[in-house]
Amino acid sequence: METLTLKLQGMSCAGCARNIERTIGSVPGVSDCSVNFGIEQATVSYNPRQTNLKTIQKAVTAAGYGASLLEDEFCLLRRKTGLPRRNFGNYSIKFW
Ligand SMILES: [Cu+2]
Repeated sequence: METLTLKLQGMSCAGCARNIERTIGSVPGVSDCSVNFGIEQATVSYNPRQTNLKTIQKAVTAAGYGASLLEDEFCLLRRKTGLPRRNFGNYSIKFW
């Protein structure tokens, strides 16, 4: 079982969060999903032999929202600011 954290886009209320939670939760191979509306993140536990990030992202997109791997945003921001990774440890929660 693997866990990934997604940064979500397009949520406007707590109902959206529940919607995404249900959407991701219904993807075959996903065993658990919890969406945090406040920080716009989804934590997904899944079986990598049954599904993958692309499939999960597609499901979110089909539901009318956006999802990107949080790790990607870290890399992007790091490239933009040139800061080494360790300096981001405490920022992540405030930014996202
Ligand atoms: Cu909503």
